[in-house]
Amino acid sequence: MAIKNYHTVHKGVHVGGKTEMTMCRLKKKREMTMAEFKEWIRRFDEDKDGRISRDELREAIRATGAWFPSWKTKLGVKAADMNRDGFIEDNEITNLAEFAQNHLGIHS
Ligand SMILES: [Ca+2]
Ligand SMILES: [Ca+2]
Repeated sequence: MAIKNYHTVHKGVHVGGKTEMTMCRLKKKREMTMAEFKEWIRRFDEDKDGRISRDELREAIRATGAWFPSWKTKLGVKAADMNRDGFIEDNEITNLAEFAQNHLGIHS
């Protein structure tokens, strides 16, 4: 019998009872809500200070592969970091998500 390819499925994690896929295996058109984006980006908050540093964002991007080119990282941080402290705070994640939506085709 045929064995199904689970290479995307096993990357899925359960969040609030529903399966949320990680971005890294999604090669086709992505559909990610704002809430999912926030949830996802927070996983890369390594020092758990509630803010996403440029390094943490870079790690997030590295994890996803090609969907978020590195030059857009810089642009994204610049666009989202309203108070110019170099970190993406909770309220600024919305800006980052909006940036991602406008520039990267992520749908809310
Ligand atoms: Ca952090
Ligand atoms: Ca900031």
